[in-house]
This record gives sequence, structure tokens and C-alpha cells, in this order.
Amino acid sequence: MHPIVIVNGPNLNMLGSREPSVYGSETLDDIRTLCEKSAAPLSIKPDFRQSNHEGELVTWIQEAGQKAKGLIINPAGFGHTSVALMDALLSIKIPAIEVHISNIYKREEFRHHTYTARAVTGVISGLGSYGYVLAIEALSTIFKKNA
Ligand code: CA2
Repeated sequence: MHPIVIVNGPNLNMLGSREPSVYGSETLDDIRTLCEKSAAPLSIKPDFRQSNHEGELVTWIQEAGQKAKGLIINPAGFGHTSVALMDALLSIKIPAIEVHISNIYKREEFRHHTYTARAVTGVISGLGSYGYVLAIEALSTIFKKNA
């Protein structure tokens, strides 16, 4: 099994409760189940987490760099503000994919830029929870290529 960490940033614990027109009606727990189901046939074992605290997210990224083979991150609002998250991502050597549920380029100007995007392998935005599935498949392809 290939261990990966899926890190979700602030307020994503609120998914399903508000703004369904932007983020859909699935809860974060639904997305966790979707990730686990999509990962299993690819021999990938996701460790799915969420935190509202920037420092905790930094620690989880650093730990993933030591223990996991790949990282998926939805940095949520911190993607637009956090040099600390970008630095943590730059410090790890495993492939990392940034996912946004909504299409950040269709939204307010301040959402068009993320610091984190400078430090990851690739970015998926606007495909809803399917973005997480695609990120898992992308990591699987990268693992096979590097094997
Ligand atoms: O589209 C995404 O996945 C975002 O990362 C979500 C963030 C937002 O700040 C980014 O610009 C794009 C917001 C997550 C908060 O989600 C909520 C969902 C329902 C109710 C309240 C918050």
C-alpha cells in the first residue's frame, strides 16, 4: 500500500451545511469516503485530515514529507494568504497536488492567486469532490512512473 496524506484547511469541516451552490452538498465525511473508495483499487491508503489551524497544517505537511509517498492539500482560505504553508510544501520532496472544490478563477480576484500553488506538483480547481479523485489518480500515475 502507498500511504498518502490528504490535508484539508480551514472551514472545510462546514461543507454541506452552507453555500451548496459553490461547494456542493457533500460533507467532508462524504469526501473522505469517496477518497477511500477511489484509492483502494490503486493500492493507495489515504490518511484524511482537516484542521482550522495554520500551524497544525504546517506540522502535518512536514510529517507527510517524512512518512507518506504523496500529499493532497486543499489549503482553503490559507492558500491565498499563507507563506508558511508554501514554505512547508517547498520543504518536502514527495509529490503534492493542490485541490479546490470550486473554480477559484471564476470567483473573486483575491481567490485567483495561491501561494501554495508555487510549491506543488499540480493544481485541480472547479471539479467539486471529483478533484480529490483525480488527484489520487494523478499520484498513482506518478508512483508508477517513479517505481
Ligand atoms: O474551492 C475550494 O475548495 C476552496 O479552497 C474553499 C475555501 C475557499 O476559501 C477557497 O477560496 C476555495 C473555503 C472553504 C470553506 O468552505 C465552506 C463550505 C461551506 C460552508 C462554509 C465554508
